[in-house]
Amino acid sequence: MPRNRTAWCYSFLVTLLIKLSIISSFSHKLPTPPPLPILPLPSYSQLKWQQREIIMFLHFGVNTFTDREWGTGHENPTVFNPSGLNTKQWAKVAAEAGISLMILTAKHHDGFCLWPSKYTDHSVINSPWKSGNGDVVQEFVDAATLQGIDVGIYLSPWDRHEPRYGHDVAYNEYYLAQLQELLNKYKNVREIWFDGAKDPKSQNVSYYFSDWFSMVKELQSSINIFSDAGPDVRWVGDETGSAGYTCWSTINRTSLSIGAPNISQYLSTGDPRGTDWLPAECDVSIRPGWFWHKSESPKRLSELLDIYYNSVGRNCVLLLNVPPNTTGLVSDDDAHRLKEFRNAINTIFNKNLAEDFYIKVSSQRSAEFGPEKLLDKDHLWSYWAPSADDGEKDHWIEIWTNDGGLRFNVIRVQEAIGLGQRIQRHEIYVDGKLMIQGTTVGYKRLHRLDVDVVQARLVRIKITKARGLPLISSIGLHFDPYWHSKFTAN
Ligand code: FUL
Repeated sequence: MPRNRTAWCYSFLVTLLIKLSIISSFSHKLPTPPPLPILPLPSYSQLKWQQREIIMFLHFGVNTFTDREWGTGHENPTVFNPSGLNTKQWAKVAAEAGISLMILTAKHHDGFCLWPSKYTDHSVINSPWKSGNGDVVQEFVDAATLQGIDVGIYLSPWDRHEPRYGHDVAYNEYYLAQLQELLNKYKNVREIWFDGAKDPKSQNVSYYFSDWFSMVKELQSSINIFSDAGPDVRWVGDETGSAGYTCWSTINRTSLSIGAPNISQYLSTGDPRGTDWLPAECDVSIRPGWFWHKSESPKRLSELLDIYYNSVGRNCVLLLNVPPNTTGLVSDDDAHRLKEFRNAINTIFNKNLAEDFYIKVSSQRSAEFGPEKLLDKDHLWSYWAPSADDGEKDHWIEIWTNDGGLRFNVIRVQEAIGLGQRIQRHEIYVDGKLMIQGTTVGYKRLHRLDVDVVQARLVRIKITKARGLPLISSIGLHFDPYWHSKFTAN
């Protein structure tokens, strides 16, 4: 073979190989990265907290035995004498209700401590329970841990017993000593509650919140600190278990202070321009009071469901109080109601009717952000993202069928909050008719329709205003058999 022909063959082969490698690098396309986040963002602990949805509160102490809501601080510790305290029963009730975090009042406003604090005599040490050798907080932590449930602690800043209350330095030293005692002794505390309540007639004292918060984070860094003003979880501004119809997890912390009047409205709605991620917790009791009283009984299932829709269904976590009784047990009727509540939630939400239908979207960012992400089980990091330049004014999702078989009365929408809360306004049309004019979505938005059930062929969720592109992690159509709309109820 002539030399120039060999050279020609060689160069032909090299060119072919280069072309093939270019083609194969195109066919092996790398995934499109996620869109940029919109600040502020939640912390890891805040995201974990949000996914809990329902938390249990337990108010227990001298008030349980004196039939009061706010103790005077003059109670004799001997009144604290539960005849059959069993924290394992509390944890079992919580586990059966699908609860993953329980918060106990280690000290309420009366100052009585449920653990043997070395800084006061006003505690279980001077009670007849276990001849003064008991520790309710320890038993609570042990029982919860055994059930795989996390724990939280409420330590009332307002203390009606402690003589140092009213003396700034002395009281703050006392309070900080107890915080250190608790957080050094009981590990893996996931939430700590700083209650802003105080009788305006009681002594003035400045709480050294910055010192308290720094100490808490120093001792247990993954804890969420709750107060009217955070820094991790904010009060929703009422005790009825209901958030604002609009509810942002963002707010300006500089506009908040603990125990301040006139901030309830701001707390309940949050602030789309807020620079802090500070989601709201809705605290409410299963009974009229926070403490157990013989004369009271639990709320009806329909009331608990209303609370669920108005708290979890409005981007919040529900903190439901279930107070142990004088025996030291969660009462049977409360336990029964809680079980009914969990069963009802499962009945409504375990089946997503949208899964059986077609989903169409206005556009998609790339193959990785398609409509199938709306129906998977990951409600945080797997999401639908529209294309940034699809030329559409509004982004939308359609759920449709050819046979007229969509039968539902609840619509669920969830945002991928890991990249920031974005949606400001949305509309939902059922067979072309505007049924919902919604505002914020956040982690979870639930809309119960004003009809018992609709039968439809097309549901269209339209995002009409958002901070940047909307990122939707999940949608659902559900049937709530417990819901009787105001039309049929009359
Ligand atoms: C309030 C307190 O005064 C109530 O007793 C209860 O603890 C509730 C959760 O917070 O501020």
